[in-house]
Amino acid sequence: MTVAELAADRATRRAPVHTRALIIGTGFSGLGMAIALQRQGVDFLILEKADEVGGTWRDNSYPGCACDIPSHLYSFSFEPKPDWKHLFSYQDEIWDYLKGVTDKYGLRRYIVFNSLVDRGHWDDEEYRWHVFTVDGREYVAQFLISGAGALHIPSIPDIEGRDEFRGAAFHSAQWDHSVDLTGKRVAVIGTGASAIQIVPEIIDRVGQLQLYQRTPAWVVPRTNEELPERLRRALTNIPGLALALRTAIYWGQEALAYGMTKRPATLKIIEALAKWNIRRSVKDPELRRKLTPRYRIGCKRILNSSTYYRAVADPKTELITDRITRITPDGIVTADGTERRVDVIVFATGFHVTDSFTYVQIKGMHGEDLVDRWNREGLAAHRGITVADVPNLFFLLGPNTGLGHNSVVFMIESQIRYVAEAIAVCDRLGAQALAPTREAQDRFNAELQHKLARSVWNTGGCRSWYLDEHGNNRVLWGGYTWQYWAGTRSLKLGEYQFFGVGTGAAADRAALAVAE
Ligand code: N01
Repeated sequence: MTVAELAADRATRRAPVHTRALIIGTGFSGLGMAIALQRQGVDFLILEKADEVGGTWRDNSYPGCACDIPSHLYSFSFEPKPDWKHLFSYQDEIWDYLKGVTDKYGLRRYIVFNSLVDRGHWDDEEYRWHVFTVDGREYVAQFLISGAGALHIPSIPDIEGRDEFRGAAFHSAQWDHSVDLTGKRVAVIGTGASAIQIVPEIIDRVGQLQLYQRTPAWVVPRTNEELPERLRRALTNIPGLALALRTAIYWGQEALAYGMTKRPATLKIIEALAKWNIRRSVKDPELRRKLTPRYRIGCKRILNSSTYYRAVADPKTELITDRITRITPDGIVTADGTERRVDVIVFATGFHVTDSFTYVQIKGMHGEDLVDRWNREGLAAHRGITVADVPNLFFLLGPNTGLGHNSVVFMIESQIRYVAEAIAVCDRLGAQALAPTREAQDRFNAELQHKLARSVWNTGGCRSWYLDEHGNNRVLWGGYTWQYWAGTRSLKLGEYQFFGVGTGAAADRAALAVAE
């Protein structure tokens, strides 16, 4: 029996399972964290809601699903894969990569599959987290690390009549592969990152495509031919070449941060490229007008495709910009009263992001409900990772650590290092727990929000899911990623409170370390 099987067995018998660190999720975050803890000799278990690893790269299997950041960068620095087939890898190859990493590091034995976390509370006396899955199993751990991310709870708009629709209807992240789209009238709702990959992929197959657009996206050209065999061999065999490519991609992406965070007006150059992308594929001036955004590029994620506009201009496609008012058993009704009959509806309508934290109940010190606090004060964490008065809880890709311009795997690796160090610091100081001080957390977030105030996300004239209901950006990092790396390179003891250090030498050591 593996560690995970033993744990599952024990939990099923309603006996709490004890471990030192409990990780939630097996995407890039959870797997990377597990590898770091393995290296550090910290016992851990991973709770995974599904029956396989992979996170977003397992869930999103829609046609054309690919990463819009080059894979030579969008992969673990410690597990390079020089022979990626494409620059912008498709979902199956990234998913295979994650499964390969899981097996290489023998992580499956620590993963309890089909375990959706429902709630967790911190016990002030025991200095332990008690975490419960929806099926009632209990896990007890000193450290709780969420690698759940914020893009995993599909958002399906609550349109009147949605449940009465007689045809197939599904979300882009829950693609129903049993539905054959050949010759069908297909409606795609939404024109974000997922939709612009789906539309060109299905256009040849469908009989008719209705594309419901609420806000047009900026889409820059990109080709993604298979990389030549010779280049892939060179990247594999020539020492340093793959690393040089990774570094070049990193700095190329990083350059975008200047415009996005400091001088949004400079992004106009990229707007020109995106407008050219529309012009070269769309001849109809009215259609061009509908497709051209009226906000600064970068305000929403900059998308890349050289085939999207061609598919929109295809005679089989109708771009519909009237608001959807109702779904009937056979079709979709828009505000102008038109009902269009449809066989299949694809909701490419994104995810619950700024409210994703409300799906798990977390109670910190003295039973304080973190969801209530965040609902009251807004989503915030110290360096996007730890939370004041909530000891030993760590978020990977937590508040304000998503990116609009570079690889999130880079952010995840910075965070993993930080969490591993936090655990090592507790051990070194003989402390049971740590949490950032309110002061440190508030200072960090005040500076961050100050920076974000002039970013393209706050000033670009769009309404995006980066902003909460008060218009505060709670999702993205507001600077260069190397600045985040520098800020998380080592845990600053003065920013933390330690708990359970006891008395005598250990307590003195902790007090001294913090004071220093
Ligand atoms: O979701 P989105 P996504 N009626 O939220 C529209 C990552 N990702 O799944 O813009 C009508 O971007 C909504 O309209 P509007 C990436 O981080 C990465 O496409 O809100 N329309 C929008 O057009 C990305 O940002 C890759 O006005 C409605 C669309 O649905 C994130 O996932 C690939 C509506 C939702 O777009 C999410 O992308 C794919 C309604 N009621 C995704 N509600 C990579 O390549 C929403 N919409 C790495």
